[in-house]
Amino acid sequence: MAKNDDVKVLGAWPSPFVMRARIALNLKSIDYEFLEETIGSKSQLLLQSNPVHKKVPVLIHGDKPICESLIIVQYIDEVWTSAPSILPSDPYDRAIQRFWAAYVDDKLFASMRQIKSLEGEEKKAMVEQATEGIVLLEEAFEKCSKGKPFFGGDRIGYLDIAFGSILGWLRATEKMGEVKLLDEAKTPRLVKWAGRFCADGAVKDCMPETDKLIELAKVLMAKMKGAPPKQ
Ligand SMILES: N[C@@H](CCC(=O)N[C@@H](CS)C(=O)NCC(=O)O)C(=O)O
Repeated sequence: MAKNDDVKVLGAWPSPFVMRARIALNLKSIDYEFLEETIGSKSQLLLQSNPVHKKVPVLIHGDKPICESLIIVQYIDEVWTSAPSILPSDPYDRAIQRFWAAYVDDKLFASMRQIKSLEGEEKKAMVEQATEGIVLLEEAFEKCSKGKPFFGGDRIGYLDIAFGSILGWLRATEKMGEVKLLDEAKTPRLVKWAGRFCADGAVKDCMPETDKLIELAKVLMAKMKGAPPKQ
């Protein structure tokens, strides 16, 4: 591990957003302390460090908190420059990867996370929406990777982290909803890319097991059903 000053990640094991910070630190070989938040409550340190959104991840570098997963990945890339860069060096390539990373959060993840609580026609429509979104990413993969194994080329880069971090929940959604989102017929390149991403040394120890995510999802869904309606 590289020598560095004090680095902490406030996080939670099931969070795809937290994974992004952890993968970026792993890629840069930066040692860090992982401070696990308890699901359903927020520590004083989290409230102090991210008073605006009160969400994980927060990267604490020395005494400076940095919030929002994609901003954290960019910060890590800019601070620890001795390891290969996470974002592409070309400004246009960087812009394209940022565009698709925002798409993953705003469109794809947003529709995917609804699937497990829907049924019938609503579920079918949402699965179609998510699948179409993934097909667009298959096309983006072809352009960004230029025939190499990752969106970032020979190694994991910014868009690999942004999209790859939701693979745990994607698999949990597929299994719970008995649906196929990453499909060999429609998105063959991404199916192979997902295998490579999850097997990478920077990823495999922080990618949650599908069955553990399903267990958690069931508990959270049961809690939501029993919860009194929001005022
Ligand atoms: N846009 C944020 C999203 C972070 C986020 O939604 N974190 C969730 C965990 S997956 C959280 O802290 N939720 C607690 C809450 O909403 O109160 C990012 O990219 O960091």
